[in-house]
Amino acid sequence: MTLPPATESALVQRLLDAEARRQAIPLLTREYPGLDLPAAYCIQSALIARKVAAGDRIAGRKTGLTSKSKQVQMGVNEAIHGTVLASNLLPEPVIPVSRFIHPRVEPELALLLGADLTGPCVTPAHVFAATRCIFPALEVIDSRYDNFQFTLADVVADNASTAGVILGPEPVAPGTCDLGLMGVVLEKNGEVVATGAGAAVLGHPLYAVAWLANALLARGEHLRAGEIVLAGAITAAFPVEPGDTVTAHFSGLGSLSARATA
Ligand code: OOG
Ligand code: MG
Repeated sequence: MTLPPATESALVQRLLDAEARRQAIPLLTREYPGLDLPAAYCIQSALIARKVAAGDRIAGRKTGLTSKSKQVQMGVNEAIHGTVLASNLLPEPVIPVSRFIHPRVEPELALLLGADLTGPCVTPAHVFAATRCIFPALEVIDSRYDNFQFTLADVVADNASTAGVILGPEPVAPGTCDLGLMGVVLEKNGEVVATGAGAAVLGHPLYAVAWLANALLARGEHLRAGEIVLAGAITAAFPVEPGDTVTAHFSGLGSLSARATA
C-alpha cells in the first residue's frame, strides 16, 4: 500500500511526539489495518529523514527480531531492520530511564565497518572482510506503542524500537573469536536472567549482517564504512528501572555493565 504523503507525515509526527513526550500511543495498524511492510519502511525512512533534518546523524544500522528468543517474546516470525542515529549512542554505560517510555535492555554484538557492503549478494565472508572491529554491546530498546506490543509493520515504522546503544570499551579484531559459538550470559542485579550464543541471530552474527546488507537493497540503501551495525539481540530483552544494573558477559569479548538511573 502507498500512504498519501500527508498521512505518512502525520504518522511520523505521531511517533516523534510519542518519543518526545515519553507517552506510548496506540498501534498505527489499528487505524490503518492495511499498513504493510513496504509502507512501514517508508514511514521509518521519513522518520529518520525528519531527525536528520533536525540535526541528528546516521551512525549505523541494526537488525531486529533475528533470534528465536526475541521472536517468541514479541510474537513475530520475521527479522526487521532499523537505523541507529548519533543521538542513540549513549556516551556512558548509564540508562537514563526517564528519557524513555518503558526501556528494555538486550545483549548484542556490534560491528564497526571499515568498508561499504552493498547487496544483493553480500555473504558472511564479505561481512568478515569489511569488519574493522567487534564490540560487545547492550541495546536499549523502547517501543513507542502501548504495553510494548506491536505487529511487524508497527515496529518497523517505529524504527525497530531503537532507543539507545552502549558499546563496550574494548573491541576486538574480527577473527579473534568465533562469533557463532560465543557464549553470552546476561545478568540483572547479579542474577543470571538469560543465556545464549552468537548463533542465536539467524545462525551467525555475520550472516545476520549479510542479511541486513541484502535487505537494505530493497530500499536503495547500503551499509557504509564507519557505520556501527547491531547484529540483533541474542537473548530476550529485559525491562529496567532506576537502580537496576545489567551486565552482559561475552566469552572472549569481555563484559559490559550498565546502570539504570532515574
Ligand atoms: C524490536 C527491536 C528488536 C532486536 O535486537 O531483536 C531488536 C523490539 O523487540 O522491540 O532490536
Ligand atoms: Mg536489538
